[in-house]
Amino acid sequence: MIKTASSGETREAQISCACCDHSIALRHLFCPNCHAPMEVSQAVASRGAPPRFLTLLGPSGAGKTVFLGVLLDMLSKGSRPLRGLPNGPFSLAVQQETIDALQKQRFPEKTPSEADQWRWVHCEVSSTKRPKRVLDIVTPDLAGEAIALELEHENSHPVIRSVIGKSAGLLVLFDSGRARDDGRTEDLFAMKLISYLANVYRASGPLQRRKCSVPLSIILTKSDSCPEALRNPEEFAAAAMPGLVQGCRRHFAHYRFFASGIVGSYALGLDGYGRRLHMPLHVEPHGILEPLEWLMEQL
Ligand SMILES: Nc1nc2c(ncn2[C@@H]2O[C@H](COP(=O)(O)OP(=O)(O)OP(=O)(O)O)[C@@H](O)[C@H]2O)c(=O)[nH]1
Ligand SMILES: [Mg+2]
Repeated sequence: MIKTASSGETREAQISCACCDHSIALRHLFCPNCHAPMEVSQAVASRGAPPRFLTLLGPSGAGKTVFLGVLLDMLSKGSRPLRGLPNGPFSLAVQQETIDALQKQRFPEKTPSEADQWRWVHCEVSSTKRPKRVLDIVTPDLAGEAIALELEHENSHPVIRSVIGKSAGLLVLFDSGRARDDGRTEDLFAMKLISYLANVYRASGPLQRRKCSVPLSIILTKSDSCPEALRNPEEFAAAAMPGLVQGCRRHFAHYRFFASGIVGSYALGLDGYGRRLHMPLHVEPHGILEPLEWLMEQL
Protein backbone atom coordinates (compact mmCIF):
# COMPACT_ATOMS: atom_id res chain seq x y z
CA MET A 1 0.00 0.00 0.00
CA ILE A 2 1.24 3.49 -0.76
CA LYS A 3 1.39 5.53 2.40
CA THR A 4 2.95 8.81 3.45
CA ALA A 5 5.47 8.96 6.28
CA SER A 6 6.20 12.22 8.01
CA SER A 7 9.60 13.02 9.43
CA GLY A 8 9.92 16.55 10.85
CA GLU A 9 9.00 18.98 8.12
CA THR A 10 9.55 16.74 5.12
CA ARG A 11 6.95 14.22 4.07
CA GLU A 12 8.10 11.48 1.77
CA ALA A 13 5.88 9.00 -0.02
CA GLN A 14 6.61 5.41 1.00
CA ILE A 15 5.63 2.05 -0.37
CA SER A 16 6.09 -1.43 1.03
CA CYS A 17 8.38 -3.68 -0.92
CA ALA A 18 6.35 -6.40 -2.68
CA CYS A 19 9.08 -8.85 -1.90
CA CYS A 20 10.32 -8.24 1.68
CA ASP A 21 7.68 -5.78 3.02
CA HIS A 22 10.40 -3.26 3.89
CA SER A 23 9.07 0.32 3.80
CA ILE A 24 10.83 2.23 1.00
CA ALA A 25 10.74 5.82 -0.23
CA LEU A 26 9.31 6.14 -3.75
CA ARG A 27 12.47 7.84 -5.02
CA HIS A 28 14.38 4.54 -4.78
CA LEU A 29 14.69 2.42 -7.92
CA PHE A 30 15.32 -0.74 -5.91
CA CYS A 31 14.44 -1.87 -2.41
CA PRO A 32 17.56 -1.10 -0.32
CA ASN A 33 16.90 -4.25 1.70
CA CYS A 34 16.36 -6.94 -0.96
CA HIS A 35 16.93 -5.18 -4.35
CA ALA A 36 13.46 -5.88 -5.71
CA PRO A 37 12.72 -3.15 -8.27
CA MET A 38 10.40 -0.32 -7.27
CA GLU A 39 8.30 -0.77 -10.43
CA VAL A 40 7.32 -4.27 -9.25
CA SER A 41 6.22 -2.96 -5.84
CA GLN A 42 4.26 -0.17 -7.53
CA ALA A 43 2.54 -2.57 -9.95
CA VAL A 44 1.64 -4.86 -7.04
CA ALA A 45 0.39 -1.94 -4.89
CA SER A 46 -1.80 -0.66 -7.72
CA ARG A 47 -3.50 -4.07 -7.96
CA GLY A 48 -4.62 -3.97 -4.33
CA ALA A 49 -4.72 -7.75 -3.82
CA PRO A 50 -1.60 -9.38 -2.37
CA PRO A 51 0.28 -11.21 -5.15
CA ARG A 52 1.13 -14.87 -4.99
CA PHE A 53 4.75 -15.28 -5.84
CA LEU A 54 5.85 -18.16 -7.93
CA THR A 55 9.59 -18.64 -8.10
CA LEU A 56 11.78 -20.46 -10.61
CA LEU A 57 14.84 -22.08 -9.06
CA GLY A 58 17.63 -24.27 -10.33
CA PRO A 59 21.38 -24.35 -10.95
CA SER A 60 23.09 -22.18 -13.54
CA GLY A 61 22.41 -23.47 -17.03
CA ALA A 62 19.30 -25.43 -15.98
CA GLY A 63 17.26 -23.47 -18.52
CA LYS A 64 15.36 -21.06 -16.21
CA THR A 65 15.52 -18.02 -18.48
CA VAL A 66 14.54 -19.98 -21.60
CA PHE A 67 11.71 -21.73 -19.74
CA LEU A 68 10.37 -18.48 -18.24
CA GLY A 69 10.56 -16.60 -21.56
CA VAL A 70 8.77 -19.36 -23.49
CA LEU A 71 6.21 -19.83 -20.68
CA LEU A 72 5.34 -16.11 -20.75
CA ASP A 73 5.10 -16.18 -24.53
CA MET A 74 2.71 -19.13 -24.45
CA LEU A 75 0.63 -17.54 -21.69
CA SER A 76 0.33 -14.25 -23.57
CA LYS A 77 -0.89 -16.09 -26.67
CA GLY A 78 -3.78 -17.35 -24.55
CA SER A 79 -3.05 -20.94 -25.48
CA ARG A 80 -5.19 -23.42 -23.59
CA PRO A 81 -5.35 -24.36 -20.78
CA LEU A 82 -3.75 -21.20 -19.29
CA ARG A 83 -3.54 -17.60 -20.32
CA GLY A 84 -1.62 -14.71 -18.82
CA LEU A 85 -1.32 -10.98 -19.08
CA PRO A 86 1.89 -9.19 -18.14
CA ASN A 87 1.36 -6.43 -15.61
CA GLY A 88 3.66 -3.52 -16.50
CA PRO A 89 6.14 -3.15 -19.36
CA PHE A 90 9.04 -4.45 -17.26
CA SER A 91 7.37 -7.88 -17.35
CA LEU A 92 7.99 -8.19 -21.07
CA ALA A 93 11.80 -8.06 -20.96
CA VAL A 94 12.47 -11.77 -20.31
CA GLN A 95 9.88 -12.87 -22.85
CA GLN A 96 11.12 -10.47 -25.51
CA GLU A 97 14.80 -11.28 -25.06
CA THR A 98 14.19 -15.03 -25.11
CA ILE A 99 11.90 -15.00 -28.14
CA ASP A 100 14.19 -12.57 -30.03
CA ALA A 101 17.17 -14.83 -29.34
CA LEU A 102 15.32 -18.00 -30.39
CA GLN A 103 14.15 -16.34 -33.60
CA LYS A 104 17.80 -15.63 -34.39
CA GLN A 105 18.59 -19.29 -33.68
CA ARG A 106 20.39 -18.41 -30.46
CA PHE A 107 19.73 -18.86 -26.77
CA PRO A 108 19.45 -15.87 -24.42
CA GLU A 109 22.50 -14.71 -22.46
CA LYS A 110 23.33 -16.18 -19.07
CA THR A 111 21.67 -14.19 -16.26
CA PRO A 112 24.14 -11.91 -14.42
CA SER A 113 24.65 -12.78 -10.75
CA GLU A 114 24.08 -9.21 -9.42
CA ALA A 115 20.57 -8.85 -7.98
CA ASP A 116 20.08 -5.34 -9.40
CA GLN A 117 20.51 -6.73 -12.94
CA TRP A 118 17.71 -9.33 -12.72
CA ARG A 119 14.60 -8.91 -14.81
CA TRP A 120 11.35 -9.28 -12.89
CA VAL A 121 8.04 -10.53 -14.12
CA HIS A 122 4.53 -9.80 -12.89
CA CYS A 123 1.89 -11.70 -14.82
CA GLU A 124 -1.77 -12.43 -14.08
CA VAL A 125 -2.54 -16.02 -14.99
CA SER A 126 -5.96 -17.62 -15.25
CA SER A 127 -7.08 -21.02 -16.37
CA THR A 128 -9.57 -21.40 -19.22
CA LYS A 129 -11.37 -23.98 -17.06
CA ARG A 130 -11.77 -21.60 -14.10
CA PRO A 131 -11.36 -18.07 -15.51
CA LYS A 132 -12.28 -16.34 -12.24
CA ARG A 133 -9.38 -17.90 -10.39
CA VAL A 134 -6.43 -15.60 -11.07
CA LEU A 135 -2.88 -16.17 -9.92
CA ASP A 136 -0.44 -13.27 -9.93
CA ILE A 137 2.91 -14.64 -10.86
CA VAL A 138 5.66 -12.46 -9.46
CA THR A 139 9.19 -13.69 -9.92
CA PRO A 140 12.65 -12.44 -10.75
CA ASP A 141 14.65 -14.35 -13.35
CA LEU A 142 17.20 -15.51 -10.79
CA ALA A 143 20.79 -16.34 -11.68
CA GLY A 144 21.80 -19.91 -10.88
CA GLU A 145 25.18 -18.74 -9.57
CA ALA A 146 23.49 -16.43 -7.06
CA ILE A 147 21.21 -19.27 -5.93
CA ALA A 148 24.27 -21.52 -5.47
CA LEU A 149 25.98 -18.82 -3.39
CA GLU A 150 22.88 -18.29 -1.26
CA LEU A 151 22.71 -22.05 -0.58
CA GLU A 152 26.34 -22.00 0.60
CA HIS A 153 26.19 -18.68 2.49
CA GLU A 154 22.72 -17.78 3.68
CA ASN A 155 21.78 -14.13 3.25
CA SER A 156 24.44 -13.45 0.64
CA HIS A 157 21.40 -12.66 -1.56
CA PRO A 158 18.52 -11.77 0.81
CA VAL A 159 16.12 -11.31 -2.12
CA ILE A 160 16.26 -15.05 -2.83
CA ARG A 161 15.06 -15.94 0.66
CA SER A 162 12.38 -13.24 0.48
CA VAL A 163 10.90 -14.42 -2.82
CA ILE A 164 11.00 -18.05 -1.74
CA GLY A 165 9.35 -17.15 1.58
CA LYS A 166 6.56 -15.34 -0.30
CA SER A 167 6.05 -18.05 -2.90
CA ALA A 168 2.80 -19.98 -3.07
CA GLY A 169 4.45 -22.53 -5.36
CA LEU A 170 7.86 -23.27 -6.84
CA LEU A 171 9.09 -24.38 -10.25
CA VAL A 172 12.41 -26.16 -9.71
CA LEU A 173 14.43 -26.85 -12.85
CA PHE A 174 17.24 -29.32 -13.50
CA ASP A 175 19.05 -30.10 -16.74
CA SER A 176 18.05 -33.67 -17.66
CA GLY A 177 21.16 -34.23 -19.80
CA ARG A 178 23.44 -33.17 -16.96
CA ALA A 179 21.46 -35.34 -14.52
CA ARG A 180 21.97 -38.33 -16.85
CA ASP A 181 25.69 -37.70 -17.49
CA ASP A 182 26.75 -36.24 -14.12
CA GLY A 183 23.88 -36.98 -11.77
CA ARG A 184 26.00 -36.57 -8.63
CA THR A 185 26.70 -32.85 -9.17
CA GLU A 186 23.10 -32.05 -10.11
CA ASP A 187 21.84 -34.12 -7.17
CA LEU A 188 24.14 -32.39 -4.66
CA PHE A 189 22.77 -29.02 -5.71
CA ALA A 190 19.23 -30.42 -5.48
CA MET A 191 19.77 -31.78 -1.96
CA LYS A 192 21.15 -28.44 -0.75
CA LEU A 193 18.24 -26.63 -2.35
CA ILE A 194 15.60 -28.90 -0.83
CA SER A 195 17.02 -28.55 2.67
CA TYR A 196 17.28 -24.76 2.22
CA LEU A 197 13.62 -24.63 1.11
CA ALA A 198 12.55 -26.83 4.01
CA ASN A 199 14.32 -24.41 6.40
CA VAL A 200 12.63 -21.36 4.89
CA TYR A 201 9.14 -22.86 5.06
CA ARG A 202 9.63 -24.46 8.47
CA ALA A 203 10.86 -21.15 9.85
CA SER A 204 7.70 -19.40 8.66
CA GLY A 205 5.26 -22.28 9.20
CA PRO A 206 3.12 -22.94 12.28
CA LEU A 207 4.24 -26.50 13.00
CA GLN A 208 7.89 -27.46 13.09
CA ARG A 209 7.45 -31.11 12.23
CA ARG A 210 4.84 -31.02 9.52
CA LYS A 211 5.80 -31.44 5.87
CA CYS A 212 5.93 -28.19 3.90
CA SER A 213 2.66 -27.57 2.06
CA VAL A 214 4.09 -25.38 -0.71
CA PRO A 215 3.77 -27.40 -3.95
CA LEU A 216 6.89 -28.07 -6.05
CA SER A 217 6.85 -28.71 -9.79
CA ILE A 218 10.20 -30.30 -10.53
CA ILE A 219 11.03 -29.88 -14.20
CA LEU A 220 13.65 -31.89 -16.05
CA THR A 221 14.56 -29.45 -18.81
CA LYS A 222 16.10 -30.06 -22.26
CA SER A 223 14.33 -33.40 -22.53
CA ASP A 224 14.41 -32.84 -26.32
CA SER A 225 17.96 -34.19 -26.01
CA CYS A 226 17.24 -36.67 -23.19
CA PRO A 227 14.40 -39.01 -24.21
CA GLU A 228 14.81 -41.07 -21.00
CA ALA A 229 13.59 -38.09 -18.95
CA LEU A 230 10.71 -37.45 -21.33
CA ARG A 231 9.50 -41.05 -21.20
CA ASN A 232 9.04 -41.16 -17.43
CA PRO A 233 10.27 -38.08 -15.51
CA GLU A 234 9.65 -39.58 -12.07
CA GLU A 235 11.49 -42.82 -12.80
CA PHE A 236 14.32 -40.88 -14.41
CA ALA A 237 14.66 -38.60 -11.36
CA ALA A 238 14.66 -41.60 -8.99
CA ALA A 239 17.54 -43.18 -10.93
CA ALA A 240 19.61 -40.06 -11.72
CA MET A 241 18.89 -37.85 -8.68
CA PRO A 242 17.93 -40.10 -5.74
CA GLY A 243 18.87 -37.45 -3.15
CA LEU A 244 16.36 -35.03 -4.66
CA VAL A 245 13.57 -37.61 -4.62
CA GLN A 246 14.27 -38.59 -1.00
CA GLY A 247 14.47 -34.94 0.07
CA CYS A 248 11.11 -34.18 -1.54
CA ARG A 249 9.52 -37.24 0.04
CA ARG A 250 10.80 -36.26 3.45
CA HIS A 251 10.08 -32.52 3.45
CA PHE A 252 7.29 -31.79 0.97
CA ALA A 253 3.66 -32.92 0.91
CA HIS A 254 3.00 -32.01 -2.74
CA TYR A 255 5.51 -32.42 -5.54
CA ARG A 256 5.49 -33.77 -9.07
CA PHE A 257 8.06 -34.40 -11.77
CA PHE A 258 7.73 -33.04 -15.31
CA ALA A 259 9.91 -33.04 -18.42
CA SER A 260 10.16 -30.01 -20.71
CA GLY A 261 12.04 -28.98 -23.82
CA ILE A 262 11.81 -26.20 -26.33
CA VAL A 263 14.02 -27.38 -29.16
CA GLY A 264 12.75 -29.41 -32.10
CA SER A 265 16.19 -29.61 -33.71
CA TYR A 266 19.49 -27.82 -33.19
CA ALA A 267 22.87 -27.46 -34.81
CA LEU A 268 26.28 -27.33 -33.18
CA GLY A 269 28.50 -24.40 -34.06
CA LEU A 270 31.54 -22.57 -32.62
CA ASP A 271 31.52 -19.07 -31.16
CA GLY A 272 34.26 -16.44 -31.72
CA TYR A 273 36.37 -18.06 -28.95
CA GLY A 274 36.09 -21.55 -30.43
CA ARG A 275 33.60 -22.72 -27.78
CA ARG A 276 30.80 -25.11 -28.76
CA LEU A 277 27.53 -23.33 -29.37
CA HIS A 278 24.06 -24.89 -29.51
CA MET A 279 21.90 -23.24 -32.16
CA PRO A 280 18.16 -23.97 -31.92
CA LEU A 281 17.04 -24.36 -35.54
CA HIS A 282 13.48 -25.17 -34.82
CA VAL A 283 11.54 -24.31 -31.67
CA GLU A 284 8.94 -26.82 -30.55
CA PRO A 285 8.06 -26.34 -26.87
CA HIS A 286 6.68 -29.19 -24.84
CA GLY A 287 5.94 -29.61 -21.13
CA ILE A 288 5.96 -25.84 -20.49
CA LEU A 289 2.40 -25.16 -19.31
CA GLU A 290 1.75 -28.47 -17.53
CA PRO A 291 3.95 -27.78 -14.45
CA LEU A 292 2.20 -24.42 -13.91
CA GLU A 293 -1.24 -25.91 -14.49
CA TRP A 294 -0.56 -28.57 -11.88
CA LEU A 295 0.74 -25.94 -9.41
CA MET A 296 -2.39 -23.87 -9.88
CA GLU A 297 -4.55 -26.89 -9.13
CA GLN A 298 -2.73 -27.32 -5.80
CA LEU A 299 -3.34 -23.74 -4.58
N1 LIG B 1 18.36 -28.64 -26.04
C1 LIG B 1 17.90 -27.67 -25.23
N2 LIG B 1 18.78 -26.79 -24.71
C2 LIG B 1 18.31 -25.83 -23.87
C3 LIG B 1 16.92 -25.72 -23.55
N3 LIG B 1 16.77 -24.70 -22.69
C4 LIG B 1 18.00 -24.19 -22.47
N4 LIG B 1 18.94 -24.86 -23.19
C5 LIG B 1 20.41 -24.66 -23.17
O1 LIG B 1 20.78 -24.36 -21.83
C6 LIG B 1 21.48 -23.11 -21.78
C7 LIG B 1 21.17 -22.39 -20.51
O2 LIG B 1 19.82 -21.96 -20.53
P1 LIG B 1 19.37 -20.72 -19.63
O3 LIG B 1 17.89 -20.59 -19.73
O4 LIG B 1 20.19 -19.52 -19.93
O5 LIG B 1 19.78 -21.27 -18.18
P2 LIG B 1 19.59 -20.53 -16.77
O6 LIG B 1 19.06 -21.57 -15.82
O7 LIG B 1 18.80 -19.30 -16.92
O8 LIG B 1 21.10 -20.22 -16.38
P3 LIG B 1 21.63 -18.97 -15.45
O9 LIG B 1 21.13 -17.73 -16.10
O10 LIG B 1 23.12 -19.10 -15.48
O11 LIG B 1 21.06 -19.21 -14.10
C8 LIG B 1 21.06 -22.38 -23.06
O12 LIG B 1 22.04 -21.45 -23.46
C9 LIG B 1 20.92 -23.53 -24.04
O13 LIG B 1 22.20 -23.91 -24.56
C10 LIG B 1 16.00 -26.69 -24.13
O14 LIG B 1 14.79 -26.70 -23.91
N5 LIG B 1 16.57 -27.63 -24.97
MG1 LIG C 1 19.18 -17.30 -16.69
